[in-house]
Amino acid sequence: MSHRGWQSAGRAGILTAAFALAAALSARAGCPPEWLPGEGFFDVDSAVCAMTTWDPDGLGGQPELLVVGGVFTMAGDVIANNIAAWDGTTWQPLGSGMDGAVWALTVYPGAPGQAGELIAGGAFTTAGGNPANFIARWNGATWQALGNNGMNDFLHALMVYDGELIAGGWFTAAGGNGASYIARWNGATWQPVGSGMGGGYRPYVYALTVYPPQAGELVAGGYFTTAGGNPASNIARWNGATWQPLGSGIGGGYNPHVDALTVYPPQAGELIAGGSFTTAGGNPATSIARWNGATWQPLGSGTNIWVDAFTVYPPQAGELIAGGAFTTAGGNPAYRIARWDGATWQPLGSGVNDSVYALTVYPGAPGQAGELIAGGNFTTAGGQVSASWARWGCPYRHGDLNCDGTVDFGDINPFVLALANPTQYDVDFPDCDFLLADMNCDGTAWFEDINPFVACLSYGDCGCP
Ligand SMILES: [Ca+2]
Ligand SMILES: [Ca+2]
Ligand SMILES: [Ca+2]
Repeated sequence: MSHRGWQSAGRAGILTAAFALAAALSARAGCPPEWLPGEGFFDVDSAVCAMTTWDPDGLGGQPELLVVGGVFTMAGDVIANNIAAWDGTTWQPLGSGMDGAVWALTVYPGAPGQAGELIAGGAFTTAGGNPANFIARWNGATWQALGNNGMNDFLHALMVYDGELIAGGWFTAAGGNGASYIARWNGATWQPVGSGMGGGYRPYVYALTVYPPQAGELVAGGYFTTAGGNPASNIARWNGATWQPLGSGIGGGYNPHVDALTVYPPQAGELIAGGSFTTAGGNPATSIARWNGATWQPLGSGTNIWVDAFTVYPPQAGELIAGGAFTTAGGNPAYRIARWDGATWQPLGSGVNDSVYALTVYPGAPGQAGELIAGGNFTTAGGQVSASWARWGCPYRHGDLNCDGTVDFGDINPFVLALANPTQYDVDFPDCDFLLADMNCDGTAWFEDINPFVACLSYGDCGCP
């Protein structure tokens, strides 16, 4: 039978037969993620220390950008001083960048549907060539200082809490007013957060989160022994009026400190603290611990060296991802990055070859659950060259309609479903995308894609014309 003959005679039959099978489809596959190689001008020439996603035009048509900060001068083939943005394909600078390291990034929201401002903090004193002490904001065109020219020392943590921008670091003044290692910005002026932190040799705030996630308290971690004048060991919570400890806090080991905070599971989970420590609430917990609102617990046997970054991947219902300098997690090999499924630690492939400082999720190609992005001072990921940042996710494979990583007969039913009923396809394959059926790459999934799909199945010819 000729191609044309198959197409006209077989279309109805295939659709009918496959519909019956597609209706019976119950289990959905998910792709096995892997370290994705870079393409084109991909690498960053030195350490990435902070990342965030930022949409420069809100609901407008421009894509969300991955913004990276650190200690670098080039991103891909673009000159970018310590800060740069990736649009999924190419790098762009943000003005002339900073004269020192960028260690923290967040977005200060605008009106609903409007773009927020990108906020950067770190060890710089100019941004875009203008004076900006340790913190600056980018409106898409220019860098500006915040208030009376920022802080008097390094800044290492940023987040938005209760509509205000919260900054943590080594500073003791913000906007010219006293603020001990933590301060808040209401859009116009800097204010302290109670009497802040203190104690020990050169205290600092290194990480921030909100717990519980909805309408919770501000939680600050770092290196300190008091918060609001009361004893608090390296972690404390602010209820809007006073600082409180979290049990007996984080300790043990040499100069214990907290470097990273998050909540897992994201919507209703426990507070997770990572850093360099061996006890939490007085109980053994190595480099990572969880707080349920009353007591501290370990996460398995933790990691053998410090943890510096967290995210959740896939977003919302995924696993907890931890990054740092460790080489084991839960006692098993896991090189600088590992995932916790709620019960056990697992590696992410063969990991990366040096420290991870930042983790986030970027939307990535259509058909993906987004990509997990790791930043740090490594030069390889999964054994392949990937300097300072790396992507972990599902390769975009035309024809892989069940997103299990290969194109085979298991993709026939979902292919037909994608053509005939994309809405139901999205229900059955929520982490996938019906446009994986657009085999001829004309932007739509329709009958003209049947022959190329058969060619893909039969001969492995899955590229576009
Ligand atoms: Ca947009
Ligand atoms: Ca497949
Ligand atoms: Ca098509």
